[in-house]
Amino acid sequence: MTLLPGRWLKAPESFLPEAFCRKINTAGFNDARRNWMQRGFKVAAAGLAAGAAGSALAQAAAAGAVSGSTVGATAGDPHVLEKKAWQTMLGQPVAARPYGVPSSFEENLKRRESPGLTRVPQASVAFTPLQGLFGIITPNGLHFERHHQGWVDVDPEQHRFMINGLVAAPRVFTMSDLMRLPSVSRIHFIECGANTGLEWGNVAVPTVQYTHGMLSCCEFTGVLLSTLLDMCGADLKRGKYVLAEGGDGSGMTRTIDMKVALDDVIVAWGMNGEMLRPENGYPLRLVVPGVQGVSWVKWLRRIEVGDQPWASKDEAVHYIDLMPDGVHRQYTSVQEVKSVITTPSGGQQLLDRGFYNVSGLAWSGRGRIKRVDVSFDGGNHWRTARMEQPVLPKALTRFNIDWTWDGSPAILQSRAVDETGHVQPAIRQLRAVRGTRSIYHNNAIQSWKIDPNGEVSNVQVG
Ligand SMILES: Nc1nc2c(c(=O)[nH]1)N[C@H]1C(S)=C(S)[C@@H](COP(=O)(O)O)O[C@H]1N2
Ligand SMILES: [Mo]
Repeated sequence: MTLLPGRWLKAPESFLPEAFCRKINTAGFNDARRNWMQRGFKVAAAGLAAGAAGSALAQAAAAGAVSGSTVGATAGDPHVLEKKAWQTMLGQPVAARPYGVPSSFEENLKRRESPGLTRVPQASVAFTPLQGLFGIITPNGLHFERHHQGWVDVDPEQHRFMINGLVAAPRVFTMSDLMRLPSVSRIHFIECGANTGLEWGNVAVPTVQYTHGMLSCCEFTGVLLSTLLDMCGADLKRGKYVLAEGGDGSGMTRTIDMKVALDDVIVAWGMNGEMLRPENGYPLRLVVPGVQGVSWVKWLRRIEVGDQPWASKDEAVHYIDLMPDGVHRQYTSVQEVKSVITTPSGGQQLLDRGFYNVSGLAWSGRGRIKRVDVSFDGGNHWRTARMEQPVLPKALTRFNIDWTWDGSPAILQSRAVDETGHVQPAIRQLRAVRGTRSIYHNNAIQSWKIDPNGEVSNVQVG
């Protein structure tokens, strides 16, 4: 096993290691939460005595680290003994917040832009803070954002959605027309094709928010595109493709194969139980399960049925894969099997040796996740992680695995396998086929190095 030293982007507006580490250590994982982690998991060194029986968790508990702890709360702890201000006062009135917001102690959990990645703030990306989320659902306010020309707040009363092209009866729908049709609600991930893109060039992006944060997973509600195509009498003999067009100023248009369009594509207005947020396409967006984010056209205004791919600017100039021999691959749309450990991850620090619940996410654009293996020694040995329910097709799957850190250097990796048998590749396997000049579709195994002082950083293991 060789360690490839990660290098930082040199441009002044790009990632600055100290600044980022400091910022992320406080911002990505705030001090209150770190203390809470410390109290929860700190293990008395004595508890690590060799030969202790039972699981890692049982051993940690026997050492007094998990229950009946003498570590977090010590005798005379004022937080136990003293009455708190909030126990002695009248709380806030019920209607103080007609629309709820997170606790003031959680203000560091937020979307972040990557300095230097994009030239103008409108054509930019804000990444989801994966390091601070639990389970598989992304809260609406933390869904990643990727706009080619900024977001718009479209008046739903004025919004119109057209289906035309090779159809018997072209139609224009209002939002009211759409919302009285039979609807479905399904949980799916969305991942930008450029997610993890900087790693192609061996750029050690500091945190999981920036390496993998163009990834979110929500319950979407809407009408199946197949229902609408049926209503309009789509010509399925000649109509092999559909074109989806967005209503913002970016002229976003994407070709989608008719097989995909008729399968599970949703014309959606709902996201996690409420209307879409403006940033995510309010009032209407396309949900194209398993396919890269760019095809999930926002502020959706038109679907055209046609007999050939359109080769629009967003599929002829952008979102193409440059192969080592100079060939550009077009229409590489499926997001292949991938996973990442989110806790612990880059920019965090393990505060003491002892028991940790190592947690992460796995997903595949081809269906369900079948298995996730985790290595703690850079890929020499693997253990199978627990997959939490639900395990849904084309959705994030949460995995967890017990780990007792003995204080020595470690390299954590996760490797997912999907139900079609696809296995997540090592970065060197991917580079052997795809070279290093790609931007899109990097689904390589992610490695996090743990230093003896507990600091976690991004490394590439070749
Ligand atoms: N109309 C329109 N649709 C769009 C875009 C856009 O800029 N305009 N960006 C695309 C890209 S590249 C991605 S990755 C996803 C991002 O969706 P999100 O902002 O809801 O995360 O939307 C896609 N749909
Ligand atoms: Mo994207």
